[in-house]
Amino acid sequence: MTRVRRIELRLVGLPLVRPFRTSFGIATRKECVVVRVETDGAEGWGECVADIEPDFSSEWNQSAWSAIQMFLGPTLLHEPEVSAESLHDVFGFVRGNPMAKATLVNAVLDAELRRRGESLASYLGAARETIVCGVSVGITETADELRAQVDAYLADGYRRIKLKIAPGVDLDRVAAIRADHPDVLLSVDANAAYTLEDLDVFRALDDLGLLMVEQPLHHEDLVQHAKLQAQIRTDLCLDESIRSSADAAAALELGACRIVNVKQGRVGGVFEARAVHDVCLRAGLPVWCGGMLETGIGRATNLALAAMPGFTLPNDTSASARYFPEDLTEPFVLDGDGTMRVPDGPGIGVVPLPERLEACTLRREVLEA
Ligand code: OSB
Ligand code: MG
Repeated sequence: MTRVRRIELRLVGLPLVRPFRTSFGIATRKECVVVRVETDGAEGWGECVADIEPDFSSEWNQSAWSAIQMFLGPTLLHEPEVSAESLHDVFGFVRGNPMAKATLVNAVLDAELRRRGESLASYLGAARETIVCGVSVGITETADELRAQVDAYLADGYRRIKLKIAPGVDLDRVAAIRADHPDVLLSVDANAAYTLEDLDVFRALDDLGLLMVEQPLHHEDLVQHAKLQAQIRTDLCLDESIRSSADAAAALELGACRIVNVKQGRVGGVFEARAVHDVCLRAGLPVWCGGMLETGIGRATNLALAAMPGFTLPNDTSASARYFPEDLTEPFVLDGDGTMRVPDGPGIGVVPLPERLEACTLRREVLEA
C-alpha cells in the first residue's frame, strides 16, 4: 500500500512515420495522455490508449484527460492508502472510461513495482523473455504500395502480417499479398466495418488461409459474430467487442470468436487484461497482445503482458521505427528473428527521455493532494 502524492498529466504529440489508414479513419500523428504519479517511495508511468477522436472507442484524449483530472485523479489523491489492485474498486464509482482508468492503474502499479525492484513481466508471471512480433499494415492508396510495404516489413523480420481492410479494399488486396507470400502468417482487421450481409466476403477470405479475421462486425456486438463464426472456417478474433473479462467470458460462451486480441488499455489496465487472459487460457483460446500505436511507455507495458503464458500468437508489438521517427523512450528494436526483448528492469523498465518528453508535450497539468 502506498499514498499517491502527485499526478502529472501531459498530452504529448508525435508525428507518425507514415499515415495509418483503417476502416474508421486516417491517423497522421499520435497524440495521447501520459501520466506520471509520485507515490511514497517511487514514481510510476502510464500511457493512455485513447486517441485524438472517439473513433475506435467512445473515449478520446479530451475525455480521458477530463475523467482523470475531474474524477479519477482527485479520488486517488484523496485515498490515504492504495494499492494498484485496489483501484478497480476505488474507481468503481465512475462507469466505463476504461482507457482513462487504465492510465492510472498502470502508473500506480509501475510505481509499486519500481519501489520493490520487480519487473512488470515477472509480476505478471512471464513465461518468456522475448516476444514474437507482427505488424499491422494500414490501408494504402494502391495495391502495389501495399505489396511494397509488406515486403519491407517481412524483410525487417516481422513474423505475422495483419492487413487492415474495409469494404472495397479487401479481397483483391489480401489475395495479392497471399499470392506473393504463400506461407506467411497473414490476418486481416476490419475494425467493425462489415455486417452479416457481407457473408460472401468472409466466405471468399476463407480460401486465403488466414490466421484470423479480426473484428469484422459492429464494435459492441457478440451475437452477430457468433452467427458469422458458425458459417466460416477462419477463426474470428475480437478486439473492440472485448471491454472486460466478462465480455470475454460471454464471447466464449456464445462462440463469438476463437481468438482474443488483448489490449490492456481497452479493458481498464493490466489487471483486467490478465483476467481476460485467464478466462481465455482456461477455455483453451489463444490470445495475443494488440496495440494502439503506443509510444515506448505503452509498448513496455504491452511487452510485459505479452510474456504471459496464454499469449501464443504473434503480437502487434512492433518496433519504435514502425511508428515514429523518434519515440518518447529509448527506441524498441526488432531483433533479427522478429522478436523483441521484454524489459526486465523494475516496473515497466523504461521511462521517457526527459528532453523528448518536454519536446513532445502539448499540454501539462499537475494534480496534488
Ligand atoms: O484495431 O488493432 C487495431 C491501431 C489503432 C487502433 C486500433 C488498432 C490499431 C492497430 C495497430 O492495428 C496496432 C499497433 O499498435 O501496431
Ligand atoms: Mg483491431
